[in-house]
Amino acid sequence: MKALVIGGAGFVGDYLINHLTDDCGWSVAVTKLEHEKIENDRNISIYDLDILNKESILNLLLNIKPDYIFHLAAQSSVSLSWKNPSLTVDVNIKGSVNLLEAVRELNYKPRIMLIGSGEEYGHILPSETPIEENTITRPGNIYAATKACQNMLGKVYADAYQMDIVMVRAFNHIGPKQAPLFVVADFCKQVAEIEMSLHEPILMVGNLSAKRDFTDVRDVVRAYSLLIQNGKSGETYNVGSGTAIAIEEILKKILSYSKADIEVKIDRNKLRPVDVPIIEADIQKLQDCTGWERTIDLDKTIMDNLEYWRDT
Ligand code: A2R
Repeated sequence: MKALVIGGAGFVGDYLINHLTDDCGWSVAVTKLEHEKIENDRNISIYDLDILNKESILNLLLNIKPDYIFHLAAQSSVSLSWKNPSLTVDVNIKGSVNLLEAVRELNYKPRIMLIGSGEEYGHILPSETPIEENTITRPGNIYAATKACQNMLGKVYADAYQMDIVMVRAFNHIGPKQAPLFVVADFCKQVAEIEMSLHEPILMVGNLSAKRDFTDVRDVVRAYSLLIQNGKSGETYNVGSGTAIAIEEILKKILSYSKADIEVKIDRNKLRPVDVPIIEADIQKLQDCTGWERTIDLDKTIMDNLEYWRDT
């Protein structure tokens, strides 16, 4: 199998590339933006590609002829989506349309996976938890709205042109190397820095009561490879653990793995204006389709995360 990972220089890309080469044994081509770096110590081919340039997508596809295309490229930050909505709309919607249009011009039908987000569900009602794929989407931010649109476009292209497209909605994924913009990486980085006496022993936190569905990124990418092989075209699959946990519980776990005496303080800047109390995925559809199970529990993810920041 020949896989193409578009947007492979990001957090998920690194893990997906390792999984596809090492565990699946596929031939892997990867794209990145010109300014980005990808370590080339693996047996992969690396190309520069901006998905805003449709012609260059088509040329690349003609050159590589992939069987599977994982579309990871995105403006993936919720906070940046508020600051730069047009860039977010351009990359996440127009970029996806450019890819779909380029694939439509090929004389064969590679299978495409469009990566969306649990954020698409947005303002869910308590009665809608755990969230099934057919729950109405009510995006609460610009990033989420663009991903909901990408999902709809995927369905339209699959139906209208009989293209082979599988969509996923990934819930919170965590793991070593994640940017500290995300809560678990942020807490682990702060704890590691406190242990190294880089700053005073005060951990700044936001809303601790929100419950979220966290999965180790290594399990997430395994779900992606299983779904690209077994998923049904035109269908959307939730990818998550199926169990939500309060951020406060995560914080307790992180603190329990540190010997440092740490005080916890609320940082008003970290309190998000719009917060949904609980977001938990219903993963029955994923499990029925692939038999996927989580293999890395939260404790291991947290320990690996802490170790990463201690070594960085
Ligand atoms: O924004 P950058 O410089 O970090 O680059 C990101 C890249 N990217 C692009 N690639 C090609 N053409 C573009 N016009 C373009 N704009 C941005 O896509 C980054 O290297 C990659 C996405 O990786 P991350 O932002 O680290 O996202 P992550 O966590 O790997 O998530 C993968 C997918 C995304 O579609 C998320 O929205 C979804 O999973 O949750």
